[in-house]
Amino acid sequence: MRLDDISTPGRVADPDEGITGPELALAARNHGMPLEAMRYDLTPPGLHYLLIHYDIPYLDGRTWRLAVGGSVRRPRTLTLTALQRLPQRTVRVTMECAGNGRARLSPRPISQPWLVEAVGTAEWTGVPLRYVLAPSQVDPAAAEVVFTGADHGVERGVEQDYQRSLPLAEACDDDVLLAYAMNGLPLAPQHGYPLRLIAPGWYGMAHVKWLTSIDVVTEPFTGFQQAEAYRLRQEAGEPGAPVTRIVPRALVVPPGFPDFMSRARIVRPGPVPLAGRAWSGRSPVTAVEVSVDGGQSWMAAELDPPDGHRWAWRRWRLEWTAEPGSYVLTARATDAEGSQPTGQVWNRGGFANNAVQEIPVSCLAGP
Ligand SMILES: Nc1nc2c(c(=O)[nH]1)N[C@H]1C(S)=C(S)[C@@H](COP(=O)(O)O)O[C@H]1N2
Ligand SMILES: [Mo]
Repeated sequence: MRLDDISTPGRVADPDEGITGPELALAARNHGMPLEAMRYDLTPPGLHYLLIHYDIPYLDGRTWRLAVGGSVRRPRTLTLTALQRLPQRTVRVTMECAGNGRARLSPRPISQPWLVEAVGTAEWTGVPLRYVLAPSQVDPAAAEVVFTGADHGVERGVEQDYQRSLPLAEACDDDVLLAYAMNGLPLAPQHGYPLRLIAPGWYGMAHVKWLTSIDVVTEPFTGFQQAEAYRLRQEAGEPGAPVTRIVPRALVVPPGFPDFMSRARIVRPGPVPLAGRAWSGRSPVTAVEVSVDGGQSWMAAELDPPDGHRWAWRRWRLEWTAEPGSYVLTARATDAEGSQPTGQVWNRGGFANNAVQEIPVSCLAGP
């Protein structure tokens, strides 16, 4: 038997195919952030979304080591204590999975079936990567830095360690961290203990967890997660453009109260405070607009100042006076490059789908 006999190929769901068993299994392991948690600037413990391709590796910070090598003059091995003695920096980052919005696409690419909740905000503490690279003396011909995690699996028949690269110039940004703490505590196992990469502004797949080695390379990295998985494609065989930075998105804290099964929202007539968060990894969000008629007319929301946290979501608010009836609530964010689309922009992997959220709301008088 070969690995590709047991490893599931990528595919797109048939027109009326519901969520499959393997998608349910993935969704039960990799949970989203309940949208009401957008009320907090920092996502409370356990509510940050999770995405783990294979298994959470079992690592002991006392015996764990980080290898720094590849095209460097001085390859080195560092302990966690040695990394913690280097200059420390804390950055507040909104992280979002590139697959966020995938399950809303039609046809649905079969993979982790995110609706819109694959997001969270944390304060990450660690050492800027450049302080770890500099003493190793990077080859002047270096192009990228490859990050390898301790987790191992098989994906579409390709057995691999989870690996991703960043261009060297991006990797040397002061805000790119080798992080050992999340919200002031050692990383939890599911978030990458003992050390993970934080690449602010990039979709989640770039933030490699459970780091074991960092390798400087002189040619663009062609590993599976770089050249195969995270590409924007219409057809299976084409090379596709790489998935990189987070495109803008605004989400609404669900107003009123929900119906248990449908999660449809119910509000009372009168003033309904609407609020939510907006972010973009390309350039700062410049505006948020809200619609209660499914995007036919838009109202400008009030956007909180950036507060020095370039990489974190920003709160927006708008007071809506609701009258009895049915509504479709939506919000859209704009950055320097444009606004969220109303309809889907489809690709085979289901990446970067930032089509505006649609929340059915019923305004009903009290019992
Ligand atoms: N080693 C390793 N790093 C990884 C992953 C993984 O499966 N293995 N998943 C990536 C993806 S796709 C995302 S979206 C983020 C999720 O980070 P979180 O689980 O801490 O929210 O981790 C990234 N880093
Ligand atoms: Mo992801």
